[in-house]
Amino acid sequence: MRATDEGGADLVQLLTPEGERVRHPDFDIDITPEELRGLYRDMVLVRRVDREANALQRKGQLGLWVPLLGQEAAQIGAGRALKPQDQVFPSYREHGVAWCRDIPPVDLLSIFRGTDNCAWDPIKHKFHPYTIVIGNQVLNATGYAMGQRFDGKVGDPDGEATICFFGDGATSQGDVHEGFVWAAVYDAPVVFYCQNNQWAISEPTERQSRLPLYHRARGYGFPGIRVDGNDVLACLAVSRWALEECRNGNGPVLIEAFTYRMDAHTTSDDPSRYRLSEELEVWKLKDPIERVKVHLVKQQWADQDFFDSVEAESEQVAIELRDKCVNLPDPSAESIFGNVYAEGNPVLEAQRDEFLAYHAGFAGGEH
Ligand SMILES: Cc1ncc(C[n+]2csc(CCOP(=O)(O)OP(=O)(O)O)c2C)c(N)n1
Ligand SMILES: [Mg+2]
Repeated sequence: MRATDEGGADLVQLLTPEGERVRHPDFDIDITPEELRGLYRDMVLVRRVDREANALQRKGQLGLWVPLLGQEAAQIGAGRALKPQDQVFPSYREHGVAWCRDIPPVDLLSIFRGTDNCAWDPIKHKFHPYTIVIGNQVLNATGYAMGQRFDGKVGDPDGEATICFFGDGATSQGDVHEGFVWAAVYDAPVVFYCQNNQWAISEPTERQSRLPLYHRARGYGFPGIRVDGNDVLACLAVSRWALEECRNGNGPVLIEAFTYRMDAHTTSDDPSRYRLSEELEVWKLKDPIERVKVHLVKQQWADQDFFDSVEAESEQVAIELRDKCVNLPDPSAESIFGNVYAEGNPVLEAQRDEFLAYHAGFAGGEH
């Protein structure tokens, strides 16, 4: 079996690419028309944010952007499965999960405009800062989840859980293996959520693993499930189940959301140098938003007015985002030294003073 095999019978799917609802013996959910319309709206708005940010980078307003296109279901499904008390550890691409955590999209853009390192309050939103160092957040998440267990926050349906996002490439990092080992032996309430877009920049998954990634969990002694990452219902159902397991003290769990990013790794990358264009065409037919739209129409759960209103709302979100992005204030020279230590540190303070004196030497002072 190749690592890129779609999982066959093991792939959890509740909504086919053609918009047909299928049943699953273990991970089925009931969804109301209103809930499905909500998931559709989330995905459309998040896609619009992503496309707008990509365009802003092309216009020189952002230094870099990390596209999400095609991963909306994987992220909204997981994001909407969370309860307020749950803790999230993202990588650098979880724009959809951030949306579900009520983080204003402009806060994400500020990182890529270079005006802030983390504009949101990670404690208030229970959504940690973006992590660029591949796999590092797995250790942080595992440690946090161990703490949840030590503090007695698990063991009933109102308990807490942690979810940690990373890519297929990250599974080759030592940090991820160490996190898996610690989480397993301490029964940490953490859902490891791997978005397998089948590429780590130019490196295909089959060059990183002989086995499908969800099989790896068995070696650590916890369940691994492969879900159709382009199916928002399946991602919601499997994430809900996994988070409940953790909440009740049965963690950890590995989820492999099998998906495909229909855009570059970042705006600095050119996938046409290593990916075949036919591959993209095949995955366009599995678009996560289209299948929900088809299902809503078939079921007569949404009419044209609904789709028009979501479209109009997405346009408004984009207009506001553009405006807020270009008007983000420049940070003060001193802000780079903030939030490094909880308390004062003489070495850092000396460096800060030296840096500020250097800045003051330019015409116009600090700026
Ligand atoms: C420790 C470390 N090594 C290398 C890099 C450079 N790098 C950035 S993204 C990336 C590929 C990550 O692939 P994957 O985990 O599949 O995530 P994806 O971007 O595909 O979602 C690499 C190697 C890094 N940021 N950190
Ligand atoms: Mg990847």
